Amino acid sequence: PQLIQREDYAPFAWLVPEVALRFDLGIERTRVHSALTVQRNARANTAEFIRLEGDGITPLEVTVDGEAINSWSMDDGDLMVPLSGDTHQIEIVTEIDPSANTQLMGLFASNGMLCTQCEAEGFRRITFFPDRPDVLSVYSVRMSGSKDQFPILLCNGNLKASGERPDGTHWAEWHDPWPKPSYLFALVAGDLVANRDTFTTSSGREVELAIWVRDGDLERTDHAMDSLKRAMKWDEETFGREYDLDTFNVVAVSDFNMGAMENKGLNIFNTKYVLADRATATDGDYDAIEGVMAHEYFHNWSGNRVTCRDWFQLSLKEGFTVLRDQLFSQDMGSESVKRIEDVRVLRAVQFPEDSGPLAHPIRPDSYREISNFYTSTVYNKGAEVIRMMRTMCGPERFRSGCDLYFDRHDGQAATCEDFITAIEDGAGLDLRQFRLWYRQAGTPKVKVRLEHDGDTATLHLSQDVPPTPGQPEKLPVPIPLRLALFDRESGEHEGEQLVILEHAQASLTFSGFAAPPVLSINRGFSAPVAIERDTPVEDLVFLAANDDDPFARYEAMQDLVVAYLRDAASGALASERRAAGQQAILSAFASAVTDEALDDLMRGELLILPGHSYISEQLAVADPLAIHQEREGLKALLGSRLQTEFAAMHARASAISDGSDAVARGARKVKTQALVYLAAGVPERAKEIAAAQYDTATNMTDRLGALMVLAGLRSPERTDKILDFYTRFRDNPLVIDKWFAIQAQSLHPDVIEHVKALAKHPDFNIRNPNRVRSLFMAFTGAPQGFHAASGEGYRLIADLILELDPINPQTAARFVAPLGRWRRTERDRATLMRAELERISKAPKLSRDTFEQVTRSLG
Ligand code: BAL
Ligand code: ZN
Repeated sequence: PQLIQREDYAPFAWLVPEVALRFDLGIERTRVHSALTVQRNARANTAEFIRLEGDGITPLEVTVDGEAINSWSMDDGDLMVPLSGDTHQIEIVTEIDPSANTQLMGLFASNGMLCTQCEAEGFRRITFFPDRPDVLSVYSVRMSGSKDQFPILLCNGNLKASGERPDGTHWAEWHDPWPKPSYLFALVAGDLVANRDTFTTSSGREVELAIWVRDGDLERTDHAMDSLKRAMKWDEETFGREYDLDTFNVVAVSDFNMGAMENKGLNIFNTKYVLADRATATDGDYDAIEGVMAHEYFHNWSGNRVTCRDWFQLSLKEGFTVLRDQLFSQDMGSESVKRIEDVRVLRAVQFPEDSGPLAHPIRPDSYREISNFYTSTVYNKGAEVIRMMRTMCGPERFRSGCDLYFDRHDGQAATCEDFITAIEDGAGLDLRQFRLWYRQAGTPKVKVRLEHDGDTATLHLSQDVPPTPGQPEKLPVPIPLRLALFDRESGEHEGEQLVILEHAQASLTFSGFAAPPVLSINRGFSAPVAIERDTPVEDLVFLAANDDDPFARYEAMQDLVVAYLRDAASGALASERRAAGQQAILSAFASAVTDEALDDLMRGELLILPGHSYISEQLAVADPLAIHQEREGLKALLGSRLQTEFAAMHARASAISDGSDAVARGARKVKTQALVYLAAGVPERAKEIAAAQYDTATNMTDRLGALMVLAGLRSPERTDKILDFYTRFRDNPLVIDKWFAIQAQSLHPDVIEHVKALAKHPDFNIRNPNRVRSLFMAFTGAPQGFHAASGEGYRLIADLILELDPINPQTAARFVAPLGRWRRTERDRATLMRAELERISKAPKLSRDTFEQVTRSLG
């Protein structure tokens, strides 16, 4: 497959100001008639042809200016139509079979309903088109089909007319006045019911809102609707962005590759991010729905009104929109807890990506298959990079920069460079060197050393951006570090400072410290870097107990544990240091469990141990099982030594009455935390408490927390509750996804056997991406299974990739990354992982998606 390079960008030779589409809908046969008004693009090179991209479709009729032509030709799936004048009308007829579309790109069928996914390159599976984001058109769409089968017909924009015919069919005409690229096109036809509401915008326009779901799911849409309305209001207040159509429709579909899609005026969502009630969705699910609802809605400006010139600019809309949804969620709940959660995700997913074979800058330079670049780097690191700009200039100036960006580029397909320039101009920032964050991959490492002499503290900082594939040499990047120096006697500091490390090294002096101060650095995670600090253990204990920045407090706890586990897992911990490390961790955890000044939501964060992948990141080459065993060993130590404290915390939290407020949510969080440690340290006692929590649960958070803990234990309670859970929720696919995931990611020693059996379960369906992820992606997070010394875990994932690739390449390719970590894994396992990648690479016919990921991983 061809390598597409950012530097090769050229504007398209034609403009397509108007598109009229007609759909005769059928599950097995949909006829698409497309009429394009095309004009020569004065800003592009002239062409004697127009190339209309196609993927797996055949033109049945082609006319130019009303005349059927046969001078068209095909070039690698694309339709080439010769054109001599400056303006033409091209009409094309195609037919597609949505029921055969297992890739879920383009128009596909899901449970009797028809729906679309066009980003990034799905529109070309519907009709021939210049399927690139810089071709913006006004769309008019007429759709018709059986009224029985598809009582609801939805498309982008506003409904203009509808009617019925005597033959049992009906039709609807939609018009979207806002020019858009083809990736934002959407259509839905099916038997759906709506939760309807309205929103009055800041200028007084009333918008009709509807969330469309299958009959029976309606009661579980209130949280999504509430989140949507809050997001609409927040975007007006915080970014000055008002909605711009008369209707906003959201449709939930159960077969979907992504989380959701921001099609103009017709968002299509994975049911996972719409449906919730307290019996079936966890607190985490509620938060995710709020965040994704907001994210897709926010795209209406950051993505749709201002879109991307080409796919290399993906982070322009995704990084920015992730930042916007993060800030929204921070405002809706606990700012510090949300920040900690976002950093945890970044470290668990993006840091490993940035240090492995798939590392790429937030604005990549090349790709073969763009679906492979919907990554945590483009999304989450992209958001961190923009957050740094905001940190450097403050929220008000950042807002001025964003206002300028939206004003300047409304209606355009823009670039990351356009965004940076608008922030420079609007916020008054100099971002010349900062642009390196867009060009360079790799997580910068910042070494921090604090010296004290007389009354002066000197802070030595140095940075190093590690080499990544294709980028052996790096330049220093500007790194904004929020820091504070604590007086260890008073436990206070004299105010926070923002230091920007621009060079490879810098030293800063601070006077007035008779005794060595305690340094708190990268507060709020002001920069997405890995800090290496030589902070003494007692200073980390001090910060874990006293830091007034909640993130820094969490970070001190993490650092205490990370240093211990890293050294323990690499065999570098002599018994004396092991005992001292354990003692420090025990005392920090004991304070976190009992500190009455902490709320439970924050307490719950402090008590989460650093994840397996984050610990692996600390080691050049990691033994996954050693990390797992040390981590479990530490949990067991904490659980047994703090048994009384954890049991008391569980009892106290259990007495807090159920509800959706922060106190009740916090209580649920620490209850499950307590069970996790007790299960590791005193399993017999934990089984009883967990089984009781399961039986008396009045919400999914408590029930699933208990089940998760039981799933890792050998016990009759495990068998009972797993069966009970299945029986209770067998009719709810989203809950059955949880049932698969809980078993696949469990700590149980027989997890591989369980996964093999679950893959044969009648409810397993390889065509449903949620189900595939719930079984197999969850399994890659069970170190004792995925990394089994026999290599069986690797083989299971490789077998899945080979089976799934012809069905759904986009989802299959996502499973390559866990195997791609071989270079950072101990030798015997690395050999096994690499062998599986080679086996995949030799398959006779690999998709472009999987081919690209496997090649990069082996490279
Ligand atoms: N644009 C793809 C889905 C999302 O990021 O919103
Ligand atoms: Zn997005």
